[in-house]
Amino acid sequence: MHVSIVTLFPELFEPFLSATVLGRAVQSGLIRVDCVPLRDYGEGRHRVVDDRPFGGGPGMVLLAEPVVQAVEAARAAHGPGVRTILLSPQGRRFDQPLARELAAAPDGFVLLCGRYEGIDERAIQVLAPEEVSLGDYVLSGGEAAAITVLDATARLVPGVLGDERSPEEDSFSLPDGLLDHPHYTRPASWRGHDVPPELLTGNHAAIAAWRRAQALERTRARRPDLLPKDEEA
Ligand code: 4GT
Repeated sequence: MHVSIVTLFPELFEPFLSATVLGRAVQSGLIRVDCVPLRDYGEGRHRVVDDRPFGGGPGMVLLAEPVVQAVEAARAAHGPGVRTILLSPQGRRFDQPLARELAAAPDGFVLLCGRYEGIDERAIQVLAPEEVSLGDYVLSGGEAAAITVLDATARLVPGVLGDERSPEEDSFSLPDGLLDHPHYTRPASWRGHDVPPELLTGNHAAIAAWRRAQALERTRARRPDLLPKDEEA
């Protein structure tokens, strides 16, 4: 998986890319992450990347030219099928199916992070990116959203997680997209709370049946909208 991130704050990604699972995946070459500093494409000696909004109002707007140049430079390091994604509260909701799609995108993807009040609309028209939103809330920049997309996609790349089974058993990844079942570890009895006895039997079929029932019960209680049609009501 090859991801390029266009951002005013490339240093925000560095600790995330050097630590944990993602860091190891980058080191081992399973994923490639290029940060493209928007500042490098700024105007003049001061590398200006923003200006005040026409029509007035608070805050600043990212200039079209540096944004388009930075994204074009980012795209040039990918194949012709590269997908360009603008993180924006106005986009398609990010979910596990989209994470799977992006993780498997043959020419990778570019993540464009906005800042301030946003990006000059003409840059968005010219780049024609796919817009993707994490949910109905406002962030101060697209970077936190980009890190989320990066994490959710990278862990689906074969070999990134140690255990190949685990990504397919998480919430939204069970065959039918249910919430995950509860998990327990030692001790079997803790502060008067016991681990469900089904998990201590060593009977793999009984354990799988218990987990499946728990996943269904949780999904019914917390996210009935996710229930498969034949499990409704
Ligand atoms: C929310 C989301 C996002 C923002 C989201 C332009 C300047 C947008 C700041 C940016 N807020 N980005 N991707 N819900 N804010 O995904």
